[in-house]
Amino acid sequence: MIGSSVRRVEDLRFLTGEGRFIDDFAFPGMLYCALVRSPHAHARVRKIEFPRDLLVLTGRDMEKDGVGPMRAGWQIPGMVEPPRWALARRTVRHVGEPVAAVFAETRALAEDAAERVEVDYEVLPLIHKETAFRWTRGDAAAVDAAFATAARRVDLELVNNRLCGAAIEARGVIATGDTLYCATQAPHHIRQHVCAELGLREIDLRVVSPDMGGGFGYKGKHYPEETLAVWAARRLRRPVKWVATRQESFLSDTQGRDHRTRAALALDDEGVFLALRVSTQADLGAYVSTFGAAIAGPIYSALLAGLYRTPAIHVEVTGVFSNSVPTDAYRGAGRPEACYVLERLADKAARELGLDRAEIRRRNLIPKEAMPYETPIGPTYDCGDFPRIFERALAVSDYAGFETRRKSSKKRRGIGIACYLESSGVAPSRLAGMMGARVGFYEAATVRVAPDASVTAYLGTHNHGQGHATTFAQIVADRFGIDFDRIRIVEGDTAAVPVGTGTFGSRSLAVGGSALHVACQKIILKGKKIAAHLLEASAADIEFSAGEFQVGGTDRKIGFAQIAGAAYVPHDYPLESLEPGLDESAFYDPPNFAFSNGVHVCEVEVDPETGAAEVVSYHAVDDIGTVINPMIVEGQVHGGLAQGIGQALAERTVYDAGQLLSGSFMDYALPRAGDLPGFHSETDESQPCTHNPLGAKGCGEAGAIGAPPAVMNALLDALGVADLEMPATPHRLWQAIMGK
Ligand code: MCN
Repeated sequence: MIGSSVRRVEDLRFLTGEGRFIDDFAFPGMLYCALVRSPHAHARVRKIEFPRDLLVLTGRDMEKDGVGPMRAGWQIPGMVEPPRWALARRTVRHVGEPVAAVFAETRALAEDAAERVEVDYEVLPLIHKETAFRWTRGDAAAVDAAFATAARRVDLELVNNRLCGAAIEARGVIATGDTLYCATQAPHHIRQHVCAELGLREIDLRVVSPDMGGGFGYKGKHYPEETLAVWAARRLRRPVKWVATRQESFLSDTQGRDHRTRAALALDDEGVFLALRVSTQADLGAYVSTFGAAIAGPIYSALLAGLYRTPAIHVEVTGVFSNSVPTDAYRGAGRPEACYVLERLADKAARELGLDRAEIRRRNLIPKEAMPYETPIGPTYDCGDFPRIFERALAVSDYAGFETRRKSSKKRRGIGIACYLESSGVAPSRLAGMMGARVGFYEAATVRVAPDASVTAYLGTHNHGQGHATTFAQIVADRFGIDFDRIRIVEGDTAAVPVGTGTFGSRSLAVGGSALHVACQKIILKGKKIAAHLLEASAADIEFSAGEFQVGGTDRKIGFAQIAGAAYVPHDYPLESLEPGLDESAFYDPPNFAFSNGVHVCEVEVDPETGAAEVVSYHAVDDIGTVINPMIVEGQVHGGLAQGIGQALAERTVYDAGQLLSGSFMDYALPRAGDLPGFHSETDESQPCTHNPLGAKGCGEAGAIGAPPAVMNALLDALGVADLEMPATPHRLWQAIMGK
């Protein structure tokens, strides 16, 4: 089962219209909610007026009910956290901020009614890059000393473009008095936030996150509509439903990236990296969102060693406010930003030193023998054979044969390499706590074997496209040696899974899967005790494999199904020493991140007449440790690559004086299937993660991390220019060709 490409069990339901998404839910007496959102980037709310026949609630009503502020899930020391309310109270800080909620019998009536609400605003000057926090890591003095004596120095300034999530299904919520149905990646975190703001106990609120059409990080965060819906449902004593329109999604979903970075690399004459200095301004938007500060500070900065042996690194991140939607996790979350800095620098250094771009990387890769490797910036990598992955990527992409392909191309052809590192399996709770987290990052799993030996596993993670129903069932089938179709996976309901953390940071397998593994081991341990009784042997002598409990060295054995039966019909059972039932839970808190890594090689062609770029080939070699399901992993890598290529070539959120210019898919360009090549994706399993029981590292974000620099380095090579900004649209490329 482990390592086999089992077809996804969830797909039949989705492909035959049997999925249940938020908008498929309805309750008797349900009211629809439409939100009046601020048209201003920064303003004081002076007065809200509406006709008496409308049912409208405002921030003032929430204030009267004592509803508390929305707090970030991460507090960097000294961080400024402007109060944020589910409905604005006195001021609004970004276009799209909810100001009033209007309720009616249908969605259309609610939307029409919202048009009749008059808000008197006093427009305020825009916030200009006010500092929220400063975060530094590394040894500044060591970096200064290395720069003072280094033979060579390379400087780079770049922008990491702001992106939005754009899942197929928009965000939505339905609240009854005691249940919040919510399209979220992290139902337990949402319960915690909503209860804290409304003064409820966690036992008072159930959060259900049903089938979900994509999340990409931004649906794992806490949003105003969640608190608002529960509060309104309790106050109005009617279920309340709100589902975002696509335009509302652009105006209110958290966005990603938005870094401005200056970086300098000190090298010797041979191209060996001596020191790295990075200074980044990260735009947090109008408020500090749930993990907004963590991604911009600790998560991004921790990865600036990448796959390289740079002895001294110093990074300074300034998180700043602006009048825009808050930024937070978006596939990759901090890791693509770090990788982009390093890989653009490596290419620039090669060019300036007259070295081949593969050669400069080869000279700096951390060798396998150096593992475990303690970086000068914090993390310790437990394992990895970076040179092996690197050479494999060059081989499968025929890097050596590129110049021939370039010569025979009628367009401008270029090749780009990106080496990436990912801190997947987020995160050791202790480490996260030291860096300001307000929550733990364990995962919880319960395994319930039914009397007929069918199995249900309950996890705190959430499946919204990653194939958990399949891969987690593979783990259980493998552990118990039972048929795959006797297993069901349950996620996304706090009534079924009382505690949990959620799906983000490519953590579900490495952390949730490990909790599942431990729970399965507990079942096997108990099964051994039951078997020992039935076989009249000592539990220590019982061995379990391929679904059978056997007395070691004999042919006396008993099957998993009989053990399950005996556990629930305990007629012949050691009741004096063992409880009946076969039902175990486990919590797993990882001791370290799982450091996925890989090398990607991309080839592009640019039409010199139009500036249109085409990705003609893309080779990805990824080390994600032990692979549970190769087909699902390949799909995950493809999806990430599509998003990374989208960032490099097309996507950009644009604000002008606080107004969102990219507020629809006519302005915000997503890549389409025709823009993507057939990907070559392979994994290398020679370096299983050393500290989790599955040996697994995450794969959900890999593609989105490696692709932007691989594509941009290929474009820079194709055009022979020193600088180019993402997204490299035809217009920008054409300007670069024309030397403008
Ligand atoms: N897997 C495996 N072997 C490995 C690693 C993973 O078989 N060594 C499998 C896992 O069992 C799981 C899938 O691959 O079925 C992804 O696992 P993992 O890397 O643990 O990532 P998560 O399940 O935690 O998913 C989160 C990750 C993130 S952070 C974003 S953002 C993202 C992504 O996954 N958003 C997605 N992939 C997405 N895919 C879809 N379709 N939709 C999204 O919103």
